Amino acid sequence: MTDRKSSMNSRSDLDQEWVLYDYYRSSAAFRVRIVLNYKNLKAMSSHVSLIDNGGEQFSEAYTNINPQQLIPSLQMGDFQLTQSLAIIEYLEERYPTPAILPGTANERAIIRAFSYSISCDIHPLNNLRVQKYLVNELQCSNEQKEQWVREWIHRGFIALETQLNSQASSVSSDYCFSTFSLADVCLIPQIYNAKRFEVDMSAFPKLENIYRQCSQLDFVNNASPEVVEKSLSNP
Ligand SMILES: N[C@@H](CCC(=O)N[C@@H](CS)C(=O)NCC(=O)O)C(=O)O
Repeated sequence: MTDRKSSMNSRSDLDQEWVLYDYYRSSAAFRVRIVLNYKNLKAMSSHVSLIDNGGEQFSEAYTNINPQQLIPSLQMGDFQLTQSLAIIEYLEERYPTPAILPGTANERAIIRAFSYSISCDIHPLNNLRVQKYLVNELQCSNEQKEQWVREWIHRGFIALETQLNSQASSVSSDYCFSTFSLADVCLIPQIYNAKRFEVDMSAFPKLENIYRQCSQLDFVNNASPEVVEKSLSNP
């Protein structure tokens, strides 16, 4: 694991140093990085490579932090938290503005449902350990593995695009809902991942437009895999 000071801005009311166990390409960690930036919170990054040394997530040191051996985790003094959405909701409760779950109870529930479609039903099927199992245990070819990844993203995106079309008249086209929210936080890394796997995005103009708009926001761009990767080589 490699530690680096994050470039995230500081917020004066933090009572102790926070450590984000991070991997630049992790979509789940990308979500947390966006929210830390959005809320102007500072965390030191401890980079856990999912590739080097056979996967540093399997080390004893990291397993003690996160028994699921998944990235991210957030450590705040004696308090350790796993699961990106639990981390994000914790940050939302402690630092409610700017809100990542804005609006009425009904609006927040819809934002959560959209977010869970990504984080519970698309992302886990394509996780690295699933991909490795397909190739190493089930003897799938690389092409079959990539077909698997693309299939589950494609099916998930059909539902998301349909949902956005059904609410089109009432909502800004720059975000999933009327303002930036957890839905965008989950969508952006998932589209980033889709592009890595060359998913054909032509059927998803609304998703693509949100991705394009949100990627230009500093707090999103500064959390991107490219920026994090660069900061690893220039700590
Ligand atoms: N539901 C978890 C998912 C975490 C997760 O799957 N992390 C991936 C990276 S995006 C990981 O650590 N994969 C390691 C592996 O598959 O071995 C969360 O939201 O935090």
